[in-house]
Amino acid sequence: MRENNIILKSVGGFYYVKSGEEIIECKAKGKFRNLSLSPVAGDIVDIENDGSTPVVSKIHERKNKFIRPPFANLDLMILVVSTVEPVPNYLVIDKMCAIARHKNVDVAIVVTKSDVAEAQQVMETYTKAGYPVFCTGENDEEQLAQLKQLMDGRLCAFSGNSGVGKSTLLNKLFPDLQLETGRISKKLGRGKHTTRQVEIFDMDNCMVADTPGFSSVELDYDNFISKTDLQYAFIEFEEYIGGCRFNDCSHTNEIGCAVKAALAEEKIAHSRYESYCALYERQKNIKDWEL
Ligand SMILES: Nc1nc2c(ncn2[C@@H]2O[C@H](COP(=O)(O)OP(=O)(O)O)[C@@H](O)[C@H]2O)c(=O)[nH]1
Ligand SMILES: [Mg+2]
Ligand SMILES: [Zn+2]
Repeated sequence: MRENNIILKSVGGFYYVKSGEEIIECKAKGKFRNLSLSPVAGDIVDIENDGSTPVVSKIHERKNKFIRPPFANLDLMILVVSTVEPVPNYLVIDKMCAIARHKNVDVAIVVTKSDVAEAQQVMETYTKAGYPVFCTGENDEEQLAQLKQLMDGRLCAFSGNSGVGKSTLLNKLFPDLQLETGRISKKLGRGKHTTRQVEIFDMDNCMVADTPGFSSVELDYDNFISKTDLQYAFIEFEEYIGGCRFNDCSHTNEIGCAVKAALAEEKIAHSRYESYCALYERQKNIKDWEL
């Protein structure tokens, strides 16, 4: 279990910090106020208790940081994909995998609704890429136990389009949650441009971040990956990159490309390669001054 103080959420200038078994309501020290350094959910912090209100006095170095939604120190991103309703959007999944890699976050894939349609193709695609893949539907107790083991002691976030079965999966993992399923969550009383806050739930030794809007994170702006870094964000490309004829091979149209050779030998899944090319094409056209 974590021994550090971790910010679970921030509301109206207060930070709720888990310290051992306690939750401490804190303010932030004045020095943070004008800096982009202000504390976010997931931050590991020091607390000072010099007056009536405890204050966050120091933010420990972050493993990573997301700006929209704002949180830090994510260990594991669990990408939830359903076989049907909706069918997998490979480009979105691969984009999230790339962002995770770039931000030093591990990825696990959970394929839901295997009781309704064949899950094999999507499972094979990501197993081949090297990700841990789990499958849920009927008789999935063993798979859920293994997933929970992977989550143990880490800060995790779930991502996936509406309807893929995130709430259903969370209820299966943590029955006490009793989340509502089968409904599209309404943005009650929220302005269109209000950023919802992240809240971290502490459950059975796992920290699970509720990260609104985390299913449609973009590669530009907050999560920019340059066209030359993109190849490293596709984890299964790595062993081939050095084998290309040209040092600066983009793996799109060059001769002597080891990545394309691996693709031809089916060592790399076609959908993964297509996502890489589509994202490369996009990143190529983003100029520095646009960022
Ligand atoms: N048959 C089947 N239906 C599922 C499964 N997982 C989720 N569902 C259904 O899919 C719908 C959307 O699930 P929900 O958990 O609300 O998705 P969310 O929007 O990602 O939170 C609900 O009607 C669920 O009952 C599954 O593994 N098998
Ligand atoms: Mg839901
Ligand atoms: Zn190449």
